[in-house]
Amino acid sequence: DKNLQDGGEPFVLTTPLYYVNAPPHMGSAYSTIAADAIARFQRLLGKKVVFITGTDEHGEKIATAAAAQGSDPSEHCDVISQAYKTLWKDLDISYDKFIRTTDPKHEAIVKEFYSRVLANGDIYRADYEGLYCVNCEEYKDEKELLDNNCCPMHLKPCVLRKEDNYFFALSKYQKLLEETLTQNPNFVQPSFRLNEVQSWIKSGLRDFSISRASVDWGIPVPNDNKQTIYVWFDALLGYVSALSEVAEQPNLQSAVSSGWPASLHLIGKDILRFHAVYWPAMLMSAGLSLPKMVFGHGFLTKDGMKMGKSLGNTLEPNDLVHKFGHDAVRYFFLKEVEFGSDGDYSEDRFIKIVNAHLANTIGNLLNRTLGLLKKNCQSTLVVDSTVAAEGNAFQDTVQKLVEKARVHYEKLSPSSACEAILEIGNAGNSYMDERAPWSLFKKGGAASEAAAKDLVIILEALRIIAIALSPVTPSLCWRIYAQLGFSKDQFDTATWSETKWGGLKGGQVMAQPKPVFARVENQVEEEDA
Ligand code: ME8
Repeated sequence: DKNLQDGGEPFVLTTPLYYVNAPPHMGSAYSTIAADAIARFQRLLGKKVVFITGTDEHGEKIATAAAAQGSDPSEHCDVISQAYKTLWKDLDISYDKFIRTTDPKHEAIVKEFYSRVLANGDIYRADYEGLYCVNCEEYKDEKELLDNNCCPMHLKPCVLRKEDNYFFALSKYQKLLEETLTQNPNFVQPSFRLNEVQSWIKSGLRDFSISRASVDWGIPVPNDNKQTIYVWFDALLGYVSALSEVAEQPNLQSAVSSGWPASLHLIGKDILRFHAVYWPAMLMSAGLSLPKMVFGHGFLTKDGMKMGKSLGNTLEPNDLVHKFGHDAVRYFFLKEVEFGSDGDYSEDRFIKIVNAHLANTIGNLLNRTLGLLKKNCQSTLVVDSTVAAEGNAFQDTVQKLVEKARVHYEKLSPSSACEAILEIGNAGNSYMDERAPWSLFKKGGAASEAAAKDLVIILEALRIIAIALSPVTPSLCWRIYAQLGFSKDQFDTATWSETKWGGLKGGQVMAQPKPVFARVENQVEEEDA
């Protein structure tokens, strides 16, 4: 179990809680894959990790989607939230908690939270009229809209709404929020998004409506069952209720003692305002601690437009996984999209990258090294890897690169971490080509002994790759580990400290060489070059 208690605070990280208006798409999968890599890395460091994901199931958008399918909202939510769970399994996502906002324990937490905010004098009743985007579930300022009052994100006209609602006194928190961000500039990541958040706050925060009279698919407002709680005021609290262990008497206190505040909310940049402005103010009002960091990643795009359920221009993660396997999907999006920036998908590039990096640089290096070891050393390591590498600069190269990978993972830059790990593979291939152990073996004597040591050196580098890349491609890395003669238990309990040179010992017997990553093929006809 990698969840070794280190005695310190747990590392609590969250994905967004996804709307169940439609099944998951590659954008939802992307946030979750990234969160999974971070969770797995933290576990490798020996941290106790609580990795939270789940579904956001209330509100007008969901009720409308259910009605369009002719189904009852709660049945609809069951089906779609199950589709998320299934996809997470297919993508090898190691979440610890899956929270559904229709869970009764969540409802209890939301009501308690609402009552605290009310008791703090931050909720009042007023009339409101404004332009509403149902897909964003948000009232919009006219100046942020396109022609015909269209939402710039969803390209659909907003509707004029007038309601008598309960309001949250966000404006009261303007100063406190400004101070918080000045004191903790790392709260918003990547750092280039901090300015955006600061300028929203500076431009003036307006109180926002936290109830809906027109929506009945939601949690009733305490003491007023004619209104339901606004879906965002409800959903953000899923991060807290996910932590509450007690099913019968869930309460904020139990959630707090199970690990609140979160160390990291991982979200897309589209919902940064909710997480970096509304949410901290809500928490301040209720007297709860703020999360330590909100990271807003970029969008996966198709033809330059955000890929999304509302626009219907999505990529099917199920298709990708079935066609190419989860290691390839995870690797491509983590390696090729710089975390924080937007990234475009193309099948050609996908195939080129995973074949070049996973099948060739890593897989093929392992396969040909094991082939030579089998032929010349009965698949057995002749000496310890520390002895084999004595006085050899290659060892230092590997140690420097793996340390670089660690720093990048820490900085939430999985793409640069992958890059550093891939460089170990490139260095291994160059070493192999320069040393040409196959010809040394032919010479026999001391040359042959040196060649046997070279194989140990290369396999040790591959062992280090298998640990370092395991947050990104866990199954592939386990197959590498197995080829190196380790058990599943040894793989599962490995920690980052084992990326130190010296894990492979003389006498260890390697498995029969077998490709660990099958090349993926283009499904469409080859076009002329
Ligand atoms: O916003 N590229 O849910 P949602 C990258 N329920 N990531 C994308 C993406 C894309 N094209 N499209 C979506 C909600 N995402 C709320 C959240 S949290 C308490 C409530 C990812 O299903 C990205 O993380 O619309 C985005 O923030 C999230 O999915 C929105 O998912």
